[in-house]
Amino acid sequence: MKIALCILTRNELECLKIIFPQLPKPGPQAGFDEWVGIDGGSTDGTVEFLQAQGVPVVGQSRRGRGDAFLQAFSKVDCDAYIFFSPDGNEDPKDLPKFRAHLEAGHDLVIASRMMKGAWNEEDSEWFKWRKWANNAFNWLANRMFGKRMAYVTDAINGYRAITRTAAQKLQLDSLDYTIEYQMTIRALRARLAIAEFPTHEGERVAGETGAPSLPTGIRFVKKLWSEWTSRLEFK
Ligand SMILES: Nc1nc2c(ncn2[C@@H]2O[C@H](COP(=O)(O)OP(=O)(O)O)[C@@H](O)[C@H]2O)c(=O)[nH]1
Ligand SMILES: [Mg+2]
Repeated sequence: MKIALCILTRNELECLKIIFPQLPKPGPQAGFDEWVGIDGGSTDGTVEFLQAQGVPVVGQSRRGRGDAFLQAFSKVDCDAYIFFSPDGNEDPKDLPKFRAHLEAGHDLVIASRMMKGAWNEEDSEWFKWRKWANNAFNWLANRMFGKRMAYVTDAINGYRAITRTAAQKLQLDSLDYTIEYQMTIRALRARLAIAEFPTHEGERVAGETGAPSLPTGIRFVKKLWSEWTSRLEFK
């Protein structure tokens, strides 16, 4: 199975300088066979940095993190994609873990920040409001779309892998930060095989998130509603 690591960036140079050296080079030990950058119009030298490291970069014609996923599905030739955000939240040591789940026949593999053995950015705090909000969205997705399916503990995390066949089947079209939630919801609806493994979420190493909590939360509510009312059928 040919697996492509898709590195998602928009103005991520400062983080990349720290995180990129921690990535294994493509090969049998790495858990992926090739890498590609998907860039949403960086102006800080991110693209030049990746290219100088020998990583080919695909640009985007539209804005948004969701569009980066759609670009990968249409432009990157492989059997499965691992999506990686080089900002410090995702642990490069997990990269080799995806392949075994994919080759065992899972369509979607999620690194979970919520399951037993995992660590969430807020776990050191007493008031974990972002984690609680995430868990409410997890519960809703499972209740509304995942009846008789095994419970997905982290429906939203971006650190995940999906097969090409599954990605095509799900007809994803979210252009923004709701792409992963849409992917999980539709995978539940389509009764795809979903695997999760526990991960340790780190702190962003530089810069700022592009997904402020409140507006992003409102987008998630709207997405939940549009998925619930859509008549999409998966056979
Ligand atoms: N290709 C691409 N990547 C993006 C875009 N927006 C954000 N990203 C990347 O997605 C990753 C996660 O973004 P971030 O703002 O940290 O969101 P958070 O981790 O959910 O708080 C980072 O590596 C960003 O550079 C986009 O429009 N296109
Ligand atoms: Mg992040």
